[in-house]
Amino acid sequence: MPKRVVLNSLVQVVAVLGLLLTVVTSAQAQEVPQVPGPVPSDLPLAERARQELLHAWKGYKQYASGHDELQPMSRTGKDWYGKESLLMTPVDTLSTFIVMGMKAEAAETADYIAKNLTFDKDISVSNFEITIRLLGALVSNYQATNDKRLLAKADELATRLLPAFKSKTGMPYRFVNLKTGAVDGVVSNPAEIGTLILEWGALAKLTGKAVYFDTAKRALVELYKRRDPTTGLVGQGINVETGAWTNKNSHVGGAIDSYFEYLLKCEKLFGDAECGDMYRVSIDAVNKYLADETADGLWYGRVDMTTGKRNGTNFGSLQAFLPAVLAMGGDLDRARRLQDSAYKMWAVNGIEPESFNYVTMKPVSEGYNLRPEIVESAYYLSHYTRDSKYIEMGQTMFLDLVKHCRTDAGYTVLKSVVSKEKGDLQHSFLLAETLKYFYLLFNPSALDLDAVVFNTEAHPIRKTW
Ligand code: DMJ
Repeated sequence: MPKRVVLNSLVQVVAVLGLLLTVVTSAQAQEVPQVPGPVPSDLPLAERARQELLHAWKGYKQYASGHDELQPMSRTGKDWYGKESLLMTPVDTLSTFIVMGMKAEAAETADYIAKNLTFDKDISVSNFEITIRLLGALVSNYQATNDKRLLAKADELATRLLPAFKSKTGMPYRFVNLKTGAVDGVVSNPAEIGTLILEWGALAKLTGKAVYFDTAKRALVELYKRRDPTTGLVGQGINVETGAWTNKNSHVGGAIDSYFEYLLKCEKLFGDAECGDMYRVSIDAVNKYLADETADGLWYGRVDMTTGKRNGTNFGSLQAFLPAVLAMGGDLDRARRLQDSAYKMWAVNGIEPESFNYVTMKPVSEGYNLRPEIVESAYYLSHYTRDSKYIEMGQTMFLDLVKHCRTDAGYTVLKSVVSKEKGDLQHSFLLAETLKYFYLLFNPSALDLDAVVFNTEAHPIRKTW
């Protein structure tokens, strides 16, 4: 072969390889966000977050020990289900002790849970809440401590919750009695049906009981199958026996929110391509119909799931989870812009309301429930962009939280972000999530975000199988 032909062929091969490389690299860039430069950190603030966790924990121990949650103003304990306690606060807090390196508190709490948490109780519990707070925590804490007693508790709890899934469609009823298995709550929603796969799936892998994964996955797929055929959106109410939608409002707030989060995280934790595909189809619909650009930035409002027609312009503290998920899914542009908007919502009153009208830029539901989502999103964005502005955001939000919600006996919700009048409840997710995400935002080297998948209650799950 003449030299010039060989040379030409070589040039062509190199060009094709170059093209292939570009295609592969840009496909990867879509999936895995770039992480340039060192992670910023602020250790004094991280230490303050740890001190505040300790303050909240001490309040719980002193005034509400043995109960689910603390009411710091009346200095009493509160149980979710009558007089029975499921030790919500200790169980929810243990993974934070572990992440914050508080070894003595972690060891003591793990032992306390192993000895005192029991499920043989005649109470009808929320399958979703008990899954994300207790099952997720037990699985995560078993992985972190290797304490087999915690895995046994998770296994027992899942066995007792399993009857919840016995509807014709496979989508779970909202409530199940831990002793009798009786079910209740035929009208459920995407968040409660679709936010189970991480905990149940991980438990299946750790116990070898595939039924746990298969049951939660079936529920997720059955829900996804019922998205609107035209818009691809889901509503906020669905009958688990008939599969018919009972409420066709579509948004990214409470009752739907973490369904999207789990579709993406299911792919990340289990390598489940079907989950990833379901996420991408769903988020495309969300971006197409719910996203709303105003003079004040990018927001996600409410539409009718069948027509895609806008019927509400509310955003709120729960919706603020979305920048984290968008960032994890590779859409840093929308993630950044939405986080800027969420932060504007926070800044209007110096703390965020439960619901906010992004057209009038005023709160519609004035309470603040100590929620973590906006902090969680700042943490993910800080991780993926290395932009120090998210730590600055975090610093302001942390100081606002301390200023408005700290009491002598722990932390409390606000009845109004306008008047700053205090309510009387320290939600367990303040300890499980809000303070943990602040800590990780300020001290990211405490945990490698790429090596874990957080469940929606901020319990880190590792792919140890
Ligand atoms: C937590 O229980 C979870 O983060 C859930 O996904 C939403 N509600 C609270 C926090 O706001």
